[in-house]
Amino acid sequence: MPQNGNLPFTYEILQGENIALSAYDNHIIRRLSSMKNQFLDLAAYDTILSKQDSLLYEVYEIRLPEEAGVLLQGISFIHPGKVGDEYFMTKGHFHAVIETAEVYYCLRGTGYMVMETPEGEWAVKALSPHKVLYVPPRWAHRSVNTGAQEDLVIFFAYPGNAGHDYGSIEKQGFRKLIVERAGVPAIIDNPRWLPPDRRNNEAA
Ligand code: PAN
Ligand code: ZN
Repeated sequence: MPQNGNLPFTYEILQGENIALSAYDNHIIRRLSSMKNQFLDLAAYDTILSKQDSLLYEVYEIRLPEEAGVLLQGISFIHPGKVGDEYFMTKGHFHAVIETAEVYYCLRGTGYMVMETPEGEWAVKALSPHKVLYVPPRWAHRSVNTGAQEDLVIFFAYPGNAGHDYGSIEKQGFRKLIVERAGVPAIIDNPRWLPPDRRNNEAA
């Protein structure tokens, strides 16, 4: 039964072969078709999509009121795979209430959190089991699975009023991309990314 956020509750993150929440309310599934123009290699994207609409990631959420003071929680599973040389990743977003932060805890797998501010400052942090990541207010965030076989599994908690702003990332992408180079992950510049002061000019 969904919680109203006003009473204490507990649940478990079951740690068997398949990590799972003992209870959840929402299961979100994101497929390749929802990531148009996000991967650098557009031809590779089209080729994969013409064969199958691959499952990129899944999110299990505990439903709570989307209000300030409440903490929304859940776990994300980013599946392994690549589009061209670029590893499977989440869409990524700013919080609509941009001054809200988020905490992640990596349960399984390997990957990165790619982050940036509206001004173009960027950061990339490695994720591996037991690592806690603090995403500060104002930083957009995207998780990337660099594992060859394993899911990247991460627990998250963020303020109920945060909301999600996907629009700016859909237009620009992130400043940095995570790709495979000589068999290992590398951080490269996104050639489509423009600094904030050039965005309006180019669009006009
Ligand atoms: C996470 C993300 C989740 C999926 O719960 O929503 O990992 O990523 P996208 O929302 O970018 O598709 C979170 O950051 N919430 O704020
Ligand atoms: Zn978030």
